[in-house]
Amino acid sequence: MNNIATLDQQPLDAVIIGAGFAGLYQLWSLRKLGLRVRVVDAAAGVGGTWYWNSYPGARTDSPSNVYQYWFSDELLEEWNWQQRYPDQQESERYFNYVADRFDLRKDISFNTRVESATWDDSTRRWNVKTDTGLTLNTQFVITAMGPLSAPLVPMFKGQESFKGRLVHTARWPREGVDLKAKRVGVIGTGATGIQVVQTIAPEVAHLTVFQRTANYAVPMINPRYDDADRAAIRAKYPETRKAIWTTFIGFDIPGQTRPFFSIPADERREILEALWADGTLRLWVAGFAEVFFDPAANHEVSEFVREKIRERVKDPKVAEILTPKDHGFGTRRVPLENGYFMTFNRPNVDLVDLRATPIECITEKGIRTSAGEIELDVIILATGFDAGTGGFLAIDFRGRDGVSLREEWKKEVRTTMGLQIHGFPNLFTTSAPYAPIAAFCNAPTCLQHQVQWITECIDYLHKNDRAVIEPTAEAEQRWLAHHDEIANQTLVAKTKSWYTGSNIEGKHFRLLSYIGGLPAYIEACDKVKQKDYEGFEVS
Ligand code: N01
Repeated sequence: MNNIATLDQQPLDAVIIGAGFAGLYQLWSLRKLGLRVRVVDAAAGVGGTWYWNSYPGARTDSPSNVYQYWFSDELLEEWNWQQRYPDQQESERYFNYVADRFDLRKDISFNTRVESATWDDSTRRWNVKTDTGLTLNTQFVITAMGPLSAPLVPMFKGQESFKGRLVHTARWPREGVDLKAKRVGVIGTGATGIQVVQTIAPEVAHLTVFQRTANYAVPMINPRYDDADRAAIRAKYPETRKAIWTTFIGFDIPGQTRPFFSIPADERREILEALWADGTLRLWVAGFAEVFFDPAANHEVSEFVREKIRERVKDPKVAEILTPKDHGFGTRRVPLENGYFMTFNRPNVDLVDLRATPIECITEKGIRTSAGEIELDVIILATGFDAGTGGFLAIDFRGRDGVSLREEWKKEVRTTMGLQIHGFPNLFTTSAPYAPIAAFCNAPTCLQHQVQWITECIDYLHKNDRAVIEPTAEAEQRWLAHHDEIANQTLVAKTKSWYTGSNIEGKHFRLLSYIGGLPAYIEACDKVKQKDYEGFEVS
């Protein structure tokens, strides 16, 4: 239990918002510096994404050997991954183990949502207010809300009139939802929708999948591990630990080194087949870099994957609806799938093509499209998130001179390397826009890098008897220009998706994640640090 009376008004060194991957590691790291830290999280437990997203079929698309913390050899030795791709329950167990193992809970206020954080120019400290009445005064605020924490819930006309059960995947009730023998509708076919659909189809009476944009997906092979597997994986940890920082996207697998069109067509096909058969995201994250910027290379790989989709769906009309044609492979997030396309061969599954028959509204009984009403007992919204910015906009951040982050970001979303924001001194931001996180980096790798950078920065301030750090407007502009220059060479930045903010009405169309690769990002961050925080005002 948090004792509000004792916490209230006690000066802290740092408040961390979020007790997921970044938040827990940030707490551990700042404690090592001897700082007084409090983590605040709206959830009742640790895990962030892996607390909230307990929908059926939720699991990582990153293999467990690179989806973990590297700060403790003991932890690496003790924790036994059960499978290559841990499901939500296993991931959540991992975070609970970490929280207990390092005695983190005593510094976490659960069931507490941060409502505002206000910088006080006179004291050069932040005042943080929460919905429980807990208020905190702190030198630093560190956001660790994750890039995908603000779900898109109220979306459809008439949604509140539905008499059945309506749930968003990212707010899945902890006690579960009984889907047995029910008529279920799933709206959305992103990484989440795909996992839900392939998982619940055998259990429900009837499943209707409402698809607006067809999605590519690559088959997952998810072996369960025994002790011998774990020993072999552990033996490679020293190598893995080094490799993750050197690959474009923070996995331990390097990409193809030969230029796509320097390879004869037959051999290219063989390579694509091998990447496909790997049962991982290798085809996307460690395939050919040209997929991201060369339309001809992208076309060939897209055709290859389209062929694979068509092969697995019996009804050619359904296969055509499921085959993406309006964007190239890899320009939106590519999910792994486990029988997703074959699910549409089942007699109890229907696909509704929302491009042909859009949703008009949700009714008392179900969903009405332009082709008529479909009666349902349960509607599952797998409709995604306000990515990158949503978590920030949910909090009223006020920086120097009372400036509002919400207002500033209405004009333009700006950050410096996704780590700080001009006008908001001593606010550090993990998983903010314009870092590689979410889209082009295995999140745990990048988050751990950001936490380390922030920790070293705070340590630097203390050691140099400085209290405040803030990026200059010029440095922020330079980073944005650099971000845009790289982004605009890619096909990704021209494609509609949450990567570019196009899933939110009125959001600026701009690639949210840095796409220069993790090594380039780390180099840029290191350079700033080595030059005594060049581009930042330190006082
Ligand atoms: O969300 P999404 P997500 N009417 O935005 C549709 C991570 N993740 O939750 O494409 C009808 O990708 C929307 O249609 P369209 C991962 O990074 C990781 O699936 O906009 N449809 C789309 O089909 C992922 O990328 C893991 O046309 C509407 C879907 O809803 C990110 O989370 C697992 C609509 C939303 O797809 C987000 O994935 C799951 C409307 N009004 C998620 N609005 C793993 O690691 C939206 N849609 C395994």
